[in-house]
Amino acid sequence: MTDSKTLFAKAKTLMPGGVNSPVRAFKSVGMEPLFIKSAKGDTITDVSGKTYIDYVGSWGPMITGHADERILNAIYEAAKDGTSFGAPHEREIELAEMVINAVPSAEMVRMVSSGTEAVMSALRLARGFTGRDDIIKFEGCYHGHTDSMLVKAGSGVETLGLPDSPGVPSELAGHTLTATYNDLESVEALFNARKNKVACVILEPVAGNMGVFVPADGFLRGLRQLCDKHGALLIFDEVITGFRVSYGGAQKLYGVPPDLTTLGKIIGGGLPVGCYGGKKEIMSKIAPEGPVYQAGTLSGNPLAMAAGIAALKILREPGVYESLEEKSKRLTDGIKSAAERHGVKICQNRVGSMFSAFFTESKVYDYASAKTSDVKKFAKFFALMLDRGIYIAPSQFEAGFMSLAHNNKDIDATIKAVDESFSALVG
Ligand code: HOZ
Repeated sequence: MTDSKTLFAKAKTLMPGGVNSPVRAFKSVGMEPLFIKSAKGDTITDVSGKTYIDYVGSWGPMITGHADERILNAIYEAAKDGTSFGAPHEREIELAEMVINAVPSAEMVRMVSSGTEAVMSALRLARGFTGRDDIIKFEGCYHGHTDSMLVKAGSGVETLGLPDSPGVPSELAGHTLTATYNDLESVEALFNARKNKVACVILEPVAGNMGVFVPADGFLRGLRQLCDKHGALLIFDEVITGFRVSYGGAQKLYGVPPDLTTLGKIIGGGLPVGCYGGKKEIMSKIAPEGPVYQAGTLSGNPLAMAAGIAALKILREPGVYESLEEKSKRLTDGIKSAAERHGVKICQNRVGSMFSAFFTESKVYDYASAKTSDVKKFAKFFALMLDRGIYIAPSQFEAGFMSLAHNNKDIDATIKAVDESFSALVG
């Protein structure tokens, strides 16, 4: 039998850092990654046969749990009809309709293959529609690895301490302006400094790539008003929050409609899908209806559409979000009690089934407050949890996710592991 160490040694000779995406390399926690053999329900099993309760959930998509039979069957049935056509087919219409019916501001959508692609396309559309070049983003928000977004980004960029990536032309980066999350004045100041130049404001309506932080009362509505005042589009990047914090995403939860929305992760049911959508007036500028170009051979892939449709059918069943809320609260309440028992200072943020615990005494509501976290303590905690069979994201600056497959027994086992880990941390 092989093991993760052997596979990682080989992988490093074949792929940069031995991985196909940076954070999963476990570098920031000073460890080597687990190689996964299989995943089922709320667990994943590594190549050595050790099973873990999983709160990464493939970084968000696996809200129904791993290898859900209903999704597997949908993929299998679709595959029998062919795995890719590069031509229109009926399942694209079905998923598009489900998304449009669920997401309040989406009147029309375009399917792509990843969240990064969705964001890249939405930004091009915003620039094409407004005839302006500047973009306002927020420090610590991560929107995938498209050039314009690799400025003061969260997720792996922050985890690895690479605030601005080489390879992004400075002329392009110069069009990305960064504001402070939950600080409307910082946004207004940028609008005033670049009068009639800002095409759009893009943000994660609940930040999930710097750990989780929550929009303060009035923040999203204030952004809506500022965008309207200055003729810019408001883009919600709901790649994580879409179908996660409610069936209609964060815009439904907070009652603030953006002009454009990007989606990914959950709408692919675990297969690679991205999507962007918004008002017809804006979306009709996309080729072939309009002049803004965007295309993709695997866009609307039949297997991915089938998986997405199956996932959304599960999520629209009654009681789903209530159950996710209940289980997530049980977990975070348990973590809170354990922290109090052992005198470990943490700040927990949670919206529905996305959550994080920062090792800090401060409240965390933006990039600077998230950065007060003790990342060394987090790394120790991560190793202690892994040892106890609990798989959480290998970075202080990522979110945890609850799925429908988690049960109270596993949640209580997780709380016990947290309790023991906190005890070891302070002991
Ligand atoms: N950057 C993503 C998490 N926010 C994915 C990380 C990975 O798959 O390694």
